[in-house]
Amino acid sequence: MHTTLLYNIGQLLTMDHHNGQAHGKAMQELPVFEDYALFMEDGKVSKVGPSDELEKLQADERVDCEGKLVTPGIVEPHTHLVFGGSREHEMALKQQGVPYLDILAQGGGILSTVKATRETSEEALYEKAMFHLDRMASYGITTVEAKSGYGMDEETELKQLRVAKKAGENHPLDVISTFLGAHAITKEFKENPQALLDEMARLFPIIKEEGLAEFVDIFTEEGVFSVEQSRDYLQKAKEHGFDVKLHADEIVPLGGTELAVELDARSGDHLAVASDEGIQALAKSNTIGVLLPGTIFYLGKGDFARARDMIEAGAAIAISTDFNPGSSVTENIQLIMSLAALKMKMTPEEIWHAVTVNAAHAINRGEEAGQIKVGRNADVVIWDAPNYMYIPYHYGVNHVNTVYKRGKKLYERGSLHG
Ligand code: IZC
Ligand code: ZN
Repeated sequence: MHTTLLYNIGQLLTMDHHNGQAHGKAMQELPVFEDYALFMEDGKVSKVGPSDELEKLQADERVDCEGKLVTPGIVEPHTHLVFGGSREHEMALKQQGVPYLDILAQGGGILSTVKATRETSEEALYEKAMFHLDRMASYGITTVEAKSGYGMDEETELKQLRVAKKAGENHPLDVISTFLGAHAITKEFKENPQALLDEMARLFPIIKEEGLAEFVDIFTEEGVFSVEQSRDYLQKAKEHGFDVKLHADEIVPLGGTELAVELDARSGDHLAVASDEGIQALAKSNTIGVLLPGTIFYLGKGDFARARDMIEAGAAIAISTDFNPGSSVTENIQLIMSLAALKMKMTPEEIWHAVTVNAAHAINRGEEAGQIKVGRNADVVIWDAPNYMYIPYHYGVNHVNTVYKRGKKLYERGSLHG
């Protein structure tokens, strides 16, 4: 039996003050426990209480947190983790003002990553995914969603999903898989995109049977898949027992937010150009809005999602990096927390809900991740920060001191040698 005591915690966020996902005003209520301690036993949280009480306990490892902030491990609900190649050669095009969807229409963008992913071996994709998971862990992420979507053929989509599964089995981080076979229209299907959707839908039973994904996602966007095509495809996915997600209202407002609600999707992601009606519908629903401000920042176009309107209307909001090789090339969730504060005017209290409980619910892990609670996995981060407001405030750097995954030390800030 291995035990670890974290004591002398300056501020502890447990995030366990409500059951279920936090909607609207509930995202603003954030109990903070000062001078607290946390006891981890065999990978689980076993005691949480005032430091002067728990300090007396014997433990294999005793960690003086020196007044630092301690929070649950961060949950990352939207990444394109597994891909071949990279797209730095497209940066100049973006600087010249060529729109993201034009680069895609010319066979670049997602399609260039499709080509690279098809050409990369399963082993090489696995090594690359493990590298990115390590980096995510170093930023305080302990659970991560991973999408396929750079194959759009049976062989490559299944290859990506197998890589994500193996990475989740071998890496300490938990990986939750999403099938995004409907991510772009490859040149084989240019004349008949419906045939691509049919081909991808044919994989539903295979993916289900092999336990390769829990969610099905689609890119509902101008020049990609329409609202009608998305509805039909995701309804089929639901019939096969998948929960669904949508890349909705990212660039052109098509009504993807409304569709996410209509389908009772687990999440509608992006929502940057969601309509007033879409926001009202989202607020009344159980669908979580996963906002991805990194893409607006990185593409340098468009407005940031209207997080304030969404929260004030009563929606449950999560945030994420959207880590991918084209529109948001970063694993740094802390930078995204700063963008949420600076560009979407979310408060620090809302932001912590958005990266813990609500992010966990967006990937159906609300009962396992995103909270520090007796009996749960001890996924815990010690931050080099005096309080929770400090993380979005001091931007662009890594504030992590130590990450514990299931009670084991996974990452510790290195020391400079010199
Ligand atoms: O590779 O560009 N928006 N899909 C939809 C992406 C961005 C990922 C990419
Ligand atoms: Zn995405």
